[in-house]
Amino acid sequence: SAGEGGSASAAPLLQASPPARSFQLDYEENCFRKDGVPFRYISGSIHYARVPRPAWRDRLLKMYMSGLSAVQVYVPWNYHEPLPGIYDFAGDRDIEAFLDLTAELGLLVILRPGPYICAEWEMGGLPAWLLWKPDIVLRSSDPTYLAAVDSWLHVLLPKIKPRLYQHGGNIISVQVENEYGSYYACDYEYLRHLLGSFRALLGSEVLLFTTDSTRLEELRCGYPYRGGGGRGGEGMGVPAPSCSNLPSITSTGSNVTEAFGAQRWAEPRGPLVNSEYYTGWLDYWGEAHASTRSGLLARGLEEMLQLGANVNMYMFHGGTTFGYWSGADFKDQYKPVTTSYDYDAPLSEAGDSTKKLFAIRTVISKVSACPEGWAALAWHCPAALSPSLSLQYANLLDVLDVLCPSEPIQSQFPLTFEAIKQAHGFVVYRTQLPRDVLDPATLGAPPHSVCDRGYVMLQQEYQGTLERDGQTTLHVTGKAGDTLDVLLENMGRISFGANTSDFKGLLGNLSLDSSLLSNWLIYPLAIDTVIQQGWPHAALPKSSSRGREGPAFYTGTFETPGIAWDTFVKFPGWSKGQLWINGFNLGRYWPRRGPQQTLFVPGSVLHVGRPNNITVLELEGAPPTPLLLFLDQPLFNRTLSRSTAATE
Ligand code: 6DJ
Repeated sequence: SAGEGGSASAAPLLQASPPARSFQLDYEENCFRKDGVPFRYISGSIHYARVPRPAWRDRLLKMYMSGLSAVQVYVPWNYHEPLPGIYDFAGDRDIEAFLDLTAELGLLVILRPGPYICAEWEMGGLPAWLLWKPDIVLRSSDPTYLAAVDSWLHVLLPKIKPRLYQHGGNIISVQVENEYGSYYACDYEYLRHLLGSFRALLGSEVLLFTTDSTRLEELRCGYPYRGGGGRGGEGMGVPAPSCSNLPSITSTGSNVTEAFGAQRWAEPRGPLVNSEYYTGWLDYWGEAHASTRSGLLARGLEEMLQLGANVNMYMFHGGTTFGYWSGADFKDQYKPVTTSYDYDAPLSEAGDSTKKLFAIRTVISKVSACPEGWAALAWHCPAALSPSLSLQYANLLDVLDVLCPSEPIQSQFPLTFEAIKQAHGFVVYRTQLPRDVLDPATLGAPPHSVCDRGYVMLQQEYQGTLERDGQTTLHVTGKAGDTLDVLLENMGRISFGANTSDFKGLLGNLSLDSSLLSNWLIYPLAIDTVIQQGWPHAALPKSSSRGREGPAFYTGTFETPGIAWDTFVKFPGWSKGQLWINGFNLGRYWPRRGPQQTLFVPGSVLHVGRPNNITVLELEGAPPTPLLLFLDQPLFNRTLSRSTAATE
């Protein structure tokens, strides 16, 4: 289906003999031209960073079998450059292998290399180390930011250039920035700089585009080329674009055709493009599970296709935000996004086809021949494992020397994660009570200083949790010299809006009644490193605390009989934490808050014929019998309202 010609009429060719491989805009006939022939794409979004590499082929094949001619792919910068100048393109991060697969399967690619991507991805794809310079102005022409962007683009784009359509590859277009129009800075200098870097590194023929919502003020900043009612004006003080820049819009199922009015405002001629037609939506912890009806979605798609428009469905396969990569939004308050990025998309989190997929395929088949053969789409691989896990238990504070092998950092006042160069995960802040506290005193944090959750222990006993935009005080009693520990958790940096400089850790001073606490020892925890190295190698130490409350590790092994199927883990009676199997970080679980109740476990992380190591970091309290259940279905939907969740 990759050669689907679209509904544009057979018009005279743009030029007498177009280059053998060309992908261009036709402003006369309002369409794309591929090798000179009118062309329309029907595409779906997939994020390789949200799908384990062994599943890439399966998901892409299913997308191809659904009738798509293209896939739209984000590149998360922070996933590939963990530290300045240190790059990772191995294993699940092998973007070139992913792109090779798309080409092998006959799919075109619409690439979205950012550098900012949003995507509910930690910090919208920007590396947290940018915040080592605290006053950096992200997504602007701040020289520090631009230098980091340019170094990255000089590494990434040379991998992309040979894969461009014009150079024999399958990448038909490349997006510059993302929804820049909704960013407060509205810095044309920055967009102009990016455009220059993309052109210098990819060549002058590549088709570049921007994506914005349909709000005109956003299009004005996101695609600043319009002036005086037509293409290429100087109205915004921005030079006329080269002939291969294009704005595109985003929309839901209602009023899809009206939404194109906004694109026409920004660019009166050229192909109509909906770059993000939402098949569903994301979930926030503590809010209702989002779902979108197939009928409405299919009708909207049909309307757009009848107009001859190009459509990308966001998401076609959402997948899972493993590890610590899930981002957050900020609307009146901090709103972290769930681990599952199922998105209620046509291909489920586990890669199964849904009713929605078939509704979409039916619509696509009206305008283009879908590939024959249903076997690939019908392939469904459920599993129900019920290992009996006898889990060992160790209080987190009892294994601090393992998790933080170096000496703690001493500081009079707390330091942020960024100041101690810890990007993700957890840091322990330790001090001592300066005086006897015989009557309960208030341990408190100023607003917005606990980023994002602080688990408080006094003499190793869990006292409660402080939370960003939530509970910021606790009552404690103790003696002078008693050890106070606060385990700080980063729940994901904000991925959208003006607050993308989202520092983590203890950002302000904790106080006891009105006196500031000082003289801290700060322990950056390398939990993932030690778990990947096989910790615990032997029995865990005997726990010093009395109950099973507060941060603790639970570890054990289980066998996978036969085949390692995909499965979903349920956490009956557990509160909140992080799960690893065989060293792979499956993400955050939080059944107390919901709506997500299970975590997706791809079969590819499991071992067959030898024990699987399971490690749970439970932060608030495990059930009396710490059991995990393996199910063949996810449970997304147990919704607790914000107020219920707050009192829990
Ligand atoms: O381009 C963005 C996507 O990466 C657009 N979008 C999606 C993804 O993040 S929320 C979901 C969003 N934009 C923020 C505006 C919300 C009204």
